[in-house]
Amino acid sequence: MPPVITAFEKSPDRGRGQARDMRVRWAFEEVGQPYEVRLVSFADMKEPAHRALHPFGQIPTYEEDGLALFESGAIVLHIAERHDGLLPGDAMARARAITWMFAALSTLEPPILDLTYAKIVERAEPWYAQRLPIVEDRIRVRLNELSLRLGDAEWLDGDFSAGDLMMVTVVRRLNGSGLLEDYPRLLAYVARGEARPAFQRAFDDQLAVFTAASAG
Ligand code: GTB
Repeated sequence: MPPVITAFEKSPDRGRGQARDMRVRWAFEEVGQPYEVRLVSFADMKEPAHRALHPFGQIPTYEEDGLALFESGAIVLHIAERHDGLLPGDAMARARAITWMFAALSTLEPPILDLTYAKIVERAEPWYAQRLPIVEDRIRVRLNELSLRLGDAEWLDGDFSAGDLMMVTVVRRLNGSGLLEDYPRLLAYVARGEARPAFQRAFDDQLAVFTAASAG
């Protein structure tokens, strides 16, 4: 039986590949591992059956042979460790690639999430216009640092790795925000990730879910 992941029955991002099943789908596609997707509604996610898999009532989850995982970072790392293609064989290079995964999730993603929440939840607050530039500036600090480190390299540390996969999925959350345009190297980095055939397959699959849900 192939691994089974969960994803939104109807993603609020309208199939733009911003929900966190996208990074898991992409990892599967990079390593050539077939997988199945169980679609869940917002209500399903809060039911005890789903919470048994995911204590926070979210997607994605991962199930295979009695193993149940949650947290997209843990799932991608599990896939990367079980298959060739996403982590270097050399132990030190492998540790550095995993470091980039953590950097994406714990240094880049939090300020980017702050911006998402500000725009969705705080827009009507009287202090929104004052807070927005503060939140955006925190992101710019990290984008600038990331861009400096990347320099003219194609990927963050040698060949494409799970570190790049995670970083691209995090940074591309800023697509359409106008923030990335000040960092041409990061724009090109995200575009390189999105141009990978494995990304395209994953993207098309999640878009097909949204398209079918919208038609139904
Ligand atoms: N840290 C966890 C992980 O990395 O797996 C976070 C999981 C998470 O936030 N899951 C979200 C979820 O299940 C979906 S991805 N939310 C439902 C809930 O909490 O009730 C987050 C997401 C949702 C929508 C968009 N979008 O519309 O652009 C982007 C990202």
